[in-house]
Amino acid sequence: LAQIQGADEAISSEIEDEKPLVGIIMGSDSDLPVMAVGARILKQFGVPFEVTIVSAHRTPFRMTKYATEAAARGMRTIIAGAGGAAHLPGMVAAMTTLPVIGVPVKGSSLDGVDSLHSIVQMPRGIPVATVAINNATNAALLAIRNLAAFMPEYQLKLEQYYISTEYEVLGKAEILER
Ligand code: RP5
Repeated sequence: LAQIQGADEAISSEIEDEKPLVGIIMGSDSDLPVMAVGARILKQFGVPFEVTIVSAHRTPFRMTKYATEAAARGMRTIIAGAGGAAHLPGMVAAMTTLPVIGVPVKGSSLDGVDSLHSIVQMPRGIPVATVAINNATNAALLAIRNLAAFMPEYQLKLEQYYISTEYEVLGKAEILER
């Protein structure tokens, strides 16, 4: 609970009046430190989003409700993070036609390889766009790319973002070369 309370600021969307376009869900509050990184990216880009806990195993009926209602609520992409026997992204993808991005969360025993395999090895017909272990940053950027396909303002913001990351690297290289 302390993790959730402490993360309030990081994960709250500033655009509270707007309906969320991206839903970030995770199997447990223990996934929050990883998933909050993605939330911060969405916040930085001004994307209306929501963050909540939906467990495939502990709250299966809540998962069904979330997945089946997300599109009608105006959501455009779901980012789902889970660890271990990480069924959440795949099960959500089975119950919605929205794009689902899976974030394999590194657990304590198998370095996240179990989560990665659980999420990436989806059966034919039910895709989950799987990012690298713990890489909620890429999940958020991929969600923004989905939005940018039909919302040009996000296209512009992505271009600015990548210019800034390029300058960041060039700046570091320059310091090293001095
Ligand atoms: C998964 O089990 C969650 O996504 C989490 O990564 C993992 C462990 O959950 P806790 O036991 O920490 O709640 O469902």
